[in-house]
Amino acid sequence: MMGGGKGGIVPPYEGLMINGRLPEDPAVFDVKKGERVRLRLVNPSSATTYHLALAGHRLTVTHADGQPVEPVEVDSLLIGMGERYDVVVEATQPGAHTLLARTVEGDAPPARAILRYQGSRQNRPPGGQVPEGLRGGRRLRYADLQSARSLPQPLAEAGAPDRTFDLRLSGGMMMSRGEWFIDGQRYPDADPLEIREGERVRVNMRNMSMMLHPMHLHGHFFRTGGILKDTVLLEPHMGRASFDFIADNPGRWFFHCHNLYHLHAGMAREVRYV
Ligand SMILES: [Cu+2]
Repeated sequence: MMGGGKGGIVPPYEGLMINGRLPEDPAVFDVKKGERVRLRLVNPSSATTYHLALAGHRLTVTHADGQPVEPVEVDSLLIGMGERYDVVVEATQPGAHTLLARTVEGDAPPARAILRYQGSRQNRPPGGQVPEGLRGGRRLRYADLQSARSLPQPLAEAGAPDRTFDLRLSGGMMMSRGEWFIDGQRYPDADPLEIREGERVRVNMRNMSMMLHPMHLHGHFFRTGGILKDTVLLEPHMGRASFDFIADNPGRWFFHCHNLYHLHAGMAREVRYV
């Protein structure tokens, strides 16, 4: 069975879940008016990037991939496979509200949970409630984020890299449905990205395909824009991303798309210290 119609084969799912619960029987998070509530968002899905918002509330982003950032208030955010965000919600709106996470690719019904205020007469949000933040407002962009700590030297400086990889991400086209490439190669028939200890390594990526790719590096945090992350989501249709990391953890490390069926179909490389 195929779905999505975005140039790739999207695996079919019975349903999308928050905390292991289907939308018909959602997780309920109880809060009290006046509390500040931290939602720790983790996307462990195999092949689903979510657009997420909470009805009646804004989200203050405080951490990206576990790294502290200057707080940014948004109405919604995208979270790719492997990404993590911590957000703080000010509980000032008694009642019951829908937390909704819509798939960006494919057409599975959204994942859903409920934020319920203690003592509220309203036990369930109105059926079919869609948070305002999924219809408009401010959606988090990486460019909005700045590290709350000074970045480790020498990543703090905008220094020139010792080594640069320019990588095109492609696949999922008519002739190659189900095949995914990094710079024309499919893992395991792919050259390792060879680096040396102590180097500042830059990776520039361009997405030639029609699907999202959350690209994840093992063993290192990298600098992208003003923050440290280990996973960066590339938008389809010529989306770009770049990151720098310091080669300070010798070994053989995996670098791959966190969409697990893209990974399985070749979208990976080894980063190898030589
Ligand atoms: Cu991918």
